[in-house]
Amino acid sequence: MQTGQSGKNLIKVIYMKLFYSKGSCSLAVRILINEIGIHCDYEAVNLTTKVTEGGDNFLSVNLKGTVPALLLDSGELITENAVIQQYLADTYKAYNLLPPLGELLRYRVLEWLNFITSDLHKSFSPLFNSKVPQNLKDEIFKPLLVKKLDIINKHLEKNSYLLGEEYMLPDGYLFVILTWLAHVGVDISGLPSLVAYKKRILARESVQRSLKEEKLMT
Ligand SMILES: N[C@@H](CCC(=O)N[C@@H](CS)C(=O)NCC(=O)O)C(=O)O
Repeated sequence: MQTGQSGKNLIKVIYMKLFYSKGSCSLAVRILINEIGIHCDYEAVNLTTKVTEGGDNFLSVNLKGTVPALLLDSGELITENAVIQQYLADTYKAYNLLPPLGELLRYRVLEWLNFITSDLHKSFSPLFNSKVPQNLKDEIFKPLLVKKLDIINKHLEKNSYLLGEEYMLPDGYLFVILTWLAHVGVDISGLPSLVAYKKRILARESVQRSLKEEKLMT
């Protein structure tokens, strides 16, 4: 038994293992795990070779070859970032991060989660792809990404977090995506509310811990 970050609820922890890759979108699940305050084992995956830290063929674990993938005690594997996050928040009744069924705020949380996973996350694919010519990246894909970031920036002009004044499920995921911007050469200094938001999320205990665990910060 272990307490969550709020210290309010006792959480029964079952065995689970997260397949991850340092600094990738799986970091959002690690942040959530640390935010809830539960134990999880971790196994790194080389996304190029598809070999796990333990020397296994990751494709035999997850045919999609993608992280995050969460292995449960029962032997079931859950894939898809947004689904893993809902599974964990629901299982551990982290209603402060994802309200229960029936509450409208739950669907507001899921609206952002869906936007981040489908619109924002996937906008990075051509930017990370070395075969896409630089002029296409600069003239087409970066402006498309900035347009989506601008929507979030405008929203954050009036809100401290995606859902208002409290940190909730999609904030950790958005933070992870914002850390990729420097790698793909997208400057967000013209989006000051987004810059301030990133700093706010970075200061959270769960985020600091997650970055240290992945040796992304000393
Ligand atoms: N639809 C999946 C996509 C996950 C995804 O693209 N993960 C990346 C890391 S951020 C990955 O594993 N890439 C390796 C690959 O596509 O082969 C999800 O939302 O979980």
